[in-house]
Amino acid sequence: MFPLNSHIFLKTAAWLRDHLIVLAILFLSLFTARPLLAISSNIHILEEPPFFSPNSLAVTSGTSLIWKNYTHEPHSIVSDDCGRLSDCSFDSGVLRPEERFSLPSLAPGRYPYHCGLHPFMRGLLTINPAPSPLVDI
Ligand SMILES: [Cu+2]
Repeated sequence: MFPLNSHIFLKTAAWLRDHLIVLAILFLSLFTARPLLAISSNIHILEEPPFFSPNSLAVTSGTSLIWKNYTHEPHSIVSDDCGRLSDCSFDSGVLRPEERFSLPSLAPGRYPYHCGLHPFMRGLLTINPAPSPLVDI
């Protein structure tokens, strides 16, 4: 029994040693304002209202957003500022059924958007600034 326990202990110690850096990064990411691992939020495109679910989504800057088309029709994700500004915030182009559109990150602000093919499908993104880093006093 003792040799078996000792074997397990040595294996565990070796595993911890080999994964120390990964464990340290995960531990530190709990306490840093800017996450070291990417965070994403999903928005489902649906046949029925609210069409974009969640319809109004607030996230922290740096969060990537992923839309997936769960309907049997094509749709698109178009920022309302498209057409008014020379540079629009985002335009997915046509998203066929089962396709995804991901937006890596947006600057803080409010982004009303709609489907370019069905303008009655509307959604709102609110991108909040990331909290400032913790400072030691
Ligand atoms: Cu649509």
